[in-house]
Amino acid sequence: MKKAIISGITGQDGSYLAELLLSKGYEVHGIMRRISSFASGRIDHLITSNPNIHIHYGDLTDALATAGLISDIKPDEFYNIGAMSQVKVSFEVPEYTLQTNAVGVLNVLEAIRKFSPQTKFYQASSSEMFGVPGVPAPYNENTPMMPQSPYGVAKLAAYHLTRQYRDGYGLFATTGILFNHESPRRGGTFVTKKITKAVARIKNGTQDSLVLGNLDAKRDWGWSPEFVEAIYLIMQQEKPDVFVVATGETHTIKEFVEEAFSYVGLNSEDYVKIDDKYKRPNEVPLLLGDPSKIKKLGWEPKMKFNEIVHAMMDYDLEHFNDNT
Ligand code: NAP
Ligand code: F7E
Repeated sequence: MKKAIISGITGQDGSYLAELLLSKGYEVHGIMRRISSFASGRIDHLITSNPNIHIHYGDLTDALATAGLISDIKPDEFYNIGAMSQVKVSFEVPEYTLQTNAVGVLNVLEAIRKFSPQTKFYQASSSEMFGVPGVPAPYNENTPMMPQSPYGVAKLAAYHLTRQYRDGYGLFATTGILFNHESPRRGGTFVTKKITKAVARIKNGTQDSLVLGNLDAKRDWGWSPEFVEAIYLIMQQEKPDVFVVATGETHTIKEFVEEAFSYVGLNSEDYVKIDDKYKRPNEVPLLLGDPSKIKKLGWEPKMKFNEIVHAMMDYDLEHFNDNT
């Protein structure tokens, strides 16, 4: 039985990845932070039904705890999915963001190098590492990077640490540069989930309006369950490498808003308000990825933009009162 550690198992991608690995017969070890409320909502259905999942308290900023887990478990694969993943929040907590998303990654790589060098390592890189003004889209593995947020800067540091441990120490340290990907399990502060939840509540009469920031930014939105399949595929290659994972299609926030409102027969102009507090000091105005390289491995994005909006809407129409 193969053993995998997943940091960030309580998040959107970590929960889908845990399902995928368990379905493939893995023993899955998840790292969960201790917080003052219950954090395991996305994986409770696995914890209560599957004896092959094991949860350990930890934190990427705690180098000793991370090293202890890696040296005890000596996993075949370590998926570093955990991160402070909110770009807007990274402007408010830049030091913590760097500690978790950059130094935290270093902690994992060092522990693998010292205590379990045969462990394969996956780093969750991000399209927020791009952002050079004027560089024509779509972006691929060779596009220059110039992040516009502390989040992106930290992810770029981690991307280079992954490369350096791959080249310098011969570790199987691999990475996917994932563009935005969504699902009903998306956290409520990200724009897609904020929109679908609000539209469901407006439709059901429990909310009056939807307040947003920049509606003109464009994002390449994919489907999280498909993107974790790409992560798994990247980890199964013979050699560690870098792969862009994207759909190759981009839409404005406004288009997402209009699609969600029209799905329930409402006009977005009657409900949407703009507040500058949701705008960022620096913005990446356009994200559009070129997934040609990973497509050569047989991966293909299937869910289309409209289908993603509708699937999230269907979920939120049913669960509009949930506190997620
Ligand atoms: P998410 O839902 O916010 O999940 C993040 C996970 O990281 C959660 O389990 C969170 O735990 C955990 N975490 C946060 N800080 C931590 C720390 N200090 N130590 C250990 N764990 C910590 O994010 P996601 O959308 O699944 O994204 C997964 C990964 O892909 C992240 O690294 C993100 O930066 C990256 N990424 C995401 C996208 C996207 O569009 N979704 C695109 C590119 C890259 P709690 O539950 O306790 O908060
Ligand atoms: O913002 C605009 C905002 O927070 C998308 C993370 O998974 O993908 C994600 O980062 C866009 C931005 O995601 C609101 O200005 C307008 O242009 O949903 P988001 P993100 O910042 O693109 C990347 C690839 C990651 O790696 C990250 O981990 O929407 N926007 N109004 C708004 N955004 C939010 N959150 N809230 C608003 O009210």
